[in-house]
Amino acid sequence: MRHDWTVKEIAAIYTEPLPDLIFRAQTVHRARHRPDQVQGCVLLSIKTGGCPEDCAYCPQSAHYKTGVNREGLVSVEEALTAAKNAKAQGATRFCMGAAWRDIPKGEQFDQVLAMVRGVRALGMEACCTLGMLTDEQAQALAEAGLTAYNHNLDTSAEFYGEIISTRTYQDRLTTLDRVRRAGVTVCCGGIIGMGESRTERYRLLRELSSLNPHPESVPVNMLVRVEGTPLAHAKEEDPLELVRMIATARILMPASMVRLSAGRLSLSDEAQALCFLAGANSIFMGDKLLTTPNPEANEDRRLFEKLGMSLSHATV
Ligand code: SAM
Ligand code: DTB
Ligand code: SF4
Repeated sequence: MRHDWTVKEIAAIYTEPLPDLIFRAQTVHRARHRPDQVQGCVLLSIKTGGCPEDCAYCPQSAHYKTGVNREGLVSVEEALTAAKNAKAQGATRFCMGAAWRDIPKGEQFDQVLAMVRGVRALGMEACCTLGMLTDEQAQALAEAGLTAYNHNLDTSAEFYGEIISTRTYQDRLTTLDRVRRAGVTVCCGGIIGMGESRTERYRLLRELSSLNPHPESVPVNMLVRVEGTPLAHAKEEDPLELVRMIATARILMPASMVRLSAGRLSLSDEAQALCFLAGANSIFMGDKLLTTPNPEANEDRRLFEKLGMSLSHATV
């Protein structure tokens, strides 16, 4: 396991002829993962919209008019009903996202802890993405049994300022460190298609692969362009760039779960197949991500059948 990949090395991998890149990624992938199985995860937005941050990609930022309705924290019961449905669909991981800058103290946090305990009691992995947190909150989440905390670096440190002005890259790294020290696994990745150059992507990959240990989970998102956000009219990303990004992440971080995350709705079956060949071994299932649409369950069943692939079984 290497944590010292250089931008030059990463660039050389990312730009290899596609057949060589895929072969290399497959070789790394097969040494540690089943090539015919992907983990199904389901997302639930437990607190929606009105976020004080100004992330240029995000439909939930209060800075933009996107038509996302603000909703307060859902009840524990509502969250657990969604988790049970997710389990029945074959998901083994349930991810709860809140449009918070940081986790509020008090009753709302206690409610989230109850959700985490409830999801774990169903025998599923529980993941939360709730913004910044304190050491005490990280510890409480760990004690509730939280499997993973999602907190993305999103892009390179250099490009970050073009996308978000209300917090720093260092804030992100500090949160990741708190999660790690509390003993919760780290889910950390990024987004392509925000107008960044390939070099910015190499730098993001260097940042992710320099974390020691590597994030156990690396979501690779393709920007979902939402009307009202500053990136609504960003240039459409070439799916082959997503394939290269996934393959490179797989090669740099061999043991991690690489998650083909937002953006699947704009990918053909063939493009998704290439993502799996490149080493992606997880998807979000269900017709909604947090606020934007995602392929329907029967679409994914049809895809897996065509590809001769299946969902992996519970590991917890
Ligand atoms: N507020 C918390 C935070 O920012 O860490 C958690 C929720 S936030 C919505 C989780 C992640 O979703 C972001 O870090 C970003 O990577 C991803 N995301 C948000 N909007 C997106 C979009 N339009 N397209 C792709 N990914 C998006
Ligand atoms: C991640 O990297 N992607 C997921 C999950 N982590 C929380 C979220 C994608 C959100 C896409 C925009 C939306 O649906 O609001
Ligand atoms: Fe808020 Fe997270 Fe969206 Fe940024 S990405 S605006 S922090 S919900």
